[in-house]
Amino acid sequence: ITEEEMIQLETFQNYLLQSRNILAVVGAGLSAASGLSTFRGTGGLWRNYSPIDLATPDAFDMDPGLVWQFYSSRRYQAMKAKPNKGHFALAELSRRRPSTFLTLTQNVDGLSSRAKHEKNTILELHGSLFTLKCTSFFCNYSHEDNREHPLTPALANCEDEFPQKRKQEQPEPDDQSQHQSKRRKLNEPINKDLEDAKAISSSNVSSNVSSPDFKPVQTIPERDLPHCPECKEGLLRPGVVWFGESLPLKVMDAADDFLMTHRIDLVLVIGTSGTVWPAMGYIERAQRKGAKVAVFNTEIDNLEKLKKKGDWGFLGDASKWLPVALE
Ligand code: BJW
Repeated sequence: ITEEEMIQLETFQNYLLQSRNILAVVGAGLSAASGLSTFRGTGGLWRNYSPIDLATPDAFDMDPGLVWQFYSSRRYQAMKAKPNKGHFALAELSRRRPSTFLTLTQNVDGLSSRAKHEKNTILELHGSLFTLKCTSFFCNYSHEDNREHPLTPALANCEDEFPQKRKQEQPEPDDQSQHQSKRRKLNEPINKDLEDAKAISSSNVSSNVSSPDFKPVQTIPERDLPHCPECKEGLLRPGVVWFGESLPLKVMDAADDFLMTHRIDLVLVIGTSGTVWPAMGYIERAQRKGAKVAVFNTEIDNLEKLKKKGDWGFLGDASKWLPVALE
């Protein structure tokens, strides 16, 4: 820790102690030290695959087998992972402040809960990998903590980190034709979900996101995918929130309630690129009402600007900074 960081740490800890109400907005970077990939940037899950192909309702309609392989691999990785010191530090803070603290996590890996985060002080904005929901219009089946693996024998191979590239079949970098025809197919029909997802591809995801590397691991027919145990007909889907889908209403109501009834003094912004809405709106809302912000991230573009405003930026691994800063 540098001298400047020591000074930051001291002013932050003083402010933390005085803060009446605290909000934490958490992203994939918190679980990076547990070995789980983030979404965007180098090493992110979307470096080779477009969110259009994996994280929209249309992607699931078009190729549920591909989407299930992605989520089956994510479920397996998350089950294998262990909460890190960052999850534990945040969980401890939540237990010290059962009614004056709220974590809004965008993560679907369940690691904060496994670190014993106080149950009433965490909201999973984007759902959970371990919730299964029936996709049939006529069925309301939903199961909350399913940790079976594989869910069907056809998904037994989804244990490595997704995506797996099949080397021999990869087109040459200058072979645009295959790439373009794949994109054309995926772009039809264009609707709001795809438009939303494309907005991310162009604005926030590195340029190779719709890359020619796109390859399904294997083609799995629908009959071999997980089906609803209740209606027996509908396909099951992971209970995560895809682009273009509404966040769970209960969760949004609870978040709104906390923001409306608590005057928030401090927002901890942990391991998130800050690109996805409405999650980011909660930070802005708290800031507009006077909350200060402390960012914990390996990349902070506006570090100097933050400090000038009297906010804090702790540059580096959140699993290292949080135990020190929140002690
Ligand atoms: C470290 C680290 C270490 C690395 N330590 N740090 C307003 C304006 C513009 C657009 C919209 C808007 N409102 C809605 C939209 C559209 C869209 C959206 O946000 N688009 C923008 C991106 C352009 N939003 C939606 O579609 C949402 N739905 C919606 O608004 O519905 C409206 C509606 C109402 C009524 C009816 C119908 C609709 C839904 C958004 C759902 C997002 N879902 C995903 C996938 C979940 C499933 C899955 O897991 O596969 O959630 S997208 C993906 O991004 C995932 C994440 O939770 C989310 C955020 O990513 P996160 O966590 O920030 O990760 P990264 O990878 O981006 O960043 C990691 C960070 O960690 C980096 O900064 C690193 O530097 C850092 N890091 N290692 C600390 N060790």
